[in-house]
Amino acid sequence: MSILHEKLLAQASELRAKRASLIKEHGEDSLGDVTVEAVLGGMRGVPALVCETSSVSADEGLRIRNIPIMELTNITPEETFWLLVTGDRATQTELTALKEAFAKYYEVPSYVVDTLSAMPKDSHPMAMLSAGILAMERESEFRKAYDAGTGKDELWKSMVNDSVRLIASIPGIAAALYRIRFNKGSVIKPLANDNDLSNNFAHMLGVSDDASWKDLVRLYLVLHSDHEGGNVSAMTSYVVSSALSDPYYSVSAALCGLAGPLHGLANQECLRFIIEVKEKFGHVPSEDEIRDFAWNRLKGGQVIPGYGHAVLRVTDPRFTAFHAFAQSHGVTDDNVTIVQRIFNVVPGVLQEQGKAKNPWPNVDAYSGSLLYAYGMTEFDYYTVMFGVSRAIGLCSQMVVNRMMGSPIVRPKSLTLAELAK
Ligand code: NMX
Ligand code: MLT
Repeated sequence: MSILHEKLLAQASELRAKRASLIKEHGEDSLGDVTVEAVLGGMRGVPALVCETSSVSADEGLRIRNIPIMELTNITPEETFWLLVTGDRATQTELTALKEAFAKYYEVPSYVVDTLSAMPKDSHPMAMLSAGILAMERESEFRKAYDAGTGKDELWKSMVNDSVRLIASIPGIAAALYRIRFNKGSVIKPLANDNDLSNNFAHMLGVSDDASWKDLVRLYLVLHSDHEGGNVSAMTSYVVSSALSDPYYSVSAALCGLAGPLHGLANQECLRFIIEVKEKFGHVPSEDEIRDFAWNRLKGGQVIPGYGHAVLRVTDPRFTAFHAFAQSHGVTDDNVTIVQRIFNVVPGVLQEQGKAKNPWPNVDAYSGSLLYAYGMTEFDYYTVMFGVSRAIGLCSQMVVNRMMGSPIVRPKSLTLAELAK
């Protein structure tokens, strides 16, 4: 049993007991009415899920285990995973053990590279990432444990093993597909003398050897890791995993949701917006030019990518964290200037239009301009970076839910006629 299993062992029975006692003592209590508007409006605001790993409030944004994300901008992805899944900051011994466990899986199995190489050259990078994870399903210890008759209360243990392997493998899959899809040359092997996850990811991408690029990859993986349980990707993995499908199935499915332009693909769309506005005017556009461009887009029925949010009603702290990175690392190119000008203009435009409940930027409004500045210019790859990070939170949520003994998800649907009645 690993040091992580030992740490989680006591928590599993506690979580199951808490769940059972809440059902026993408060099972009939109401959390509020479910309105017709909520049923027809994407279940917005309906408190229908439990998520222990993180929370998101309208006025502050993301907290991981109740710590504001702005206080976590210096940690590593390994520390993030430990905090998400256990609720505690990792000790040095725990971190060393986790890094050793991850390092065994940095090198991608050759059959995954073959799968990615066999995909048509115009496949979207997110389809490749999801397919790469799905190809690895044969490695699932969770499925093997289930097939061997392991009881439901014990399955979380093999889910921990799958999660460690999946989180450690996804950077290599993402890096391999970057190199294959964008003709960057051969797939790069992990570092021989460094078992740090984000250093290895930065290295295997082969974009830059710059220390600040490595720091950006680290920050990127921390900031996108989790955003409570109700977003499309987290909820997808929650639903799939509730059928006792293993983490490879659940994460692969979640990545398909992340690939939508209203969710994770917005980071790609933001860079496209920046490039389009620059090309249209032939120079770094002024705020007035951006305002006109934004209005034309809205009049054409398109959204402004990177703005608005289903929960947030302030600027996303993850946007602020990327802005702080740009300032402290002296990233001041044209795209970053345009991001700033969009920020000066678009909230006013959205307020004037009066539709979006939140006119402020989310994480996707900044992230792509930084990747671009360090030489990763293929913006249809950006959501893959998001996916590598989000796998950390998806797996953490799945492990905690399995420890808790969460049942299969099965809400009730109504026809419109039933609703009208
Ligand atoms: N640009 C234009 N219109 C918008 C925007 C925006 N950025 N945000 C919301 N609206 C519209 C929205 O389409 C809806 O219009 P309609 O009534 O015609 O359907 C109206 O405002 C009300 O929507 P809200 O209740 O404010 O937003 P909702 O909770 O439904 O959706 C998003 C949230 C994030 C999907 C929405 O704000 C959006 O489409 N933003 C742009 C895409 C984006 O940045 N997505 C990334 C989210 C973060 N992530 O990484 O996943
Ligand atoms: C996320 O990080 O998942 C996004 O901000 C979307 C959300 O929370 O709904």
